[in-house]
Amino acid sequence: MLGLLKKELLKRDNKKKIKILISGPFAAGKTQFIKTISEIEPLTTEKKTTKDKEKSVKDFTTVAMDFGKITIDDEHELYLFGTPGQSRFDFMWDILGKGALGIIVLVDSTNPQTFHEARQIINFFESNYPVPMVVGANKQDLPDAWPPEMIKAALNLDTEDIPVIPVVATDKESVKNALLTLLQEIYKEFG
Ligand SMILES: Nc1nc2c(ncn2[C@@H]2O[C@H](COP(=O)(O)OP(=O)(O)OP(=O)(O)O)[C@@H](O)[C@H]2O)c(=O)[nH]1
Ligand SMILES: [Mg+2]
Repeated sequence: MLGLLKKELLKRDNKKKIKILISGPFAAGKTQFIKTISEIEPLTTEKKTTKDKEKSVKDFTTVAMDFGKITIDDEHELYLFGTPGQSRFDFMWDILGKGALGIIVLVDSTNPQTFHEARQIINFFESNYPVPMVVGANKQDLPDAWPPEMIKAALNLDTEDIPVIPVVATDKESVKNALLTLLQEIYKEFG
């Protein structure tokens, strides 16, 4: 029995752990994205929203991080770390960014008021953690969602090598597709 356990632990330890960061502005869908795909009960650090502006959008907000995990094959596990969206918690971006192999920046496609902040988050990671990045134009299931190509232009990403892809963070296949797109970018870079 113990032998079996040891073998299993060894097998797990041999797995390559790929750290991925999920970032983006307030209410972009980062926590949802990790909840949808994680094969373990995700760790979240959500607290009640305190400011009127945020309360009007939703009741809870991430204050430190989200964490989830997904096995992609016998050898690889993705460790997903979600950042807080509010800039007053931005010291966490730096802490969570260390060791990340790739970053997904989620944008609420129905809320152009947050695009400027999304661009600032992209700039932060480009300067401090220059690893492959994919922008997820989230909430594409909603009727007033901007299409990815318009978001690409609005974020001034036309000349940058960052894919902007449609995402529905409540949909497992869509989340999987976003992660696969990022993995392709990572393999291109580190191949
Ligand atoms: N319709 C729709 N709603 C979504 C989608 N993704 C997230 N939401 C909703 O959008 C709201 C915000 O999602 P969260 O996952 O809390 O956003 P967050 O980015 O973690 O927010 P903070 O941690 O506060 O910055 C929630 O009510 C979600 O259920 C989506 O793809 N479609
Ligand atoms: Mg959150």
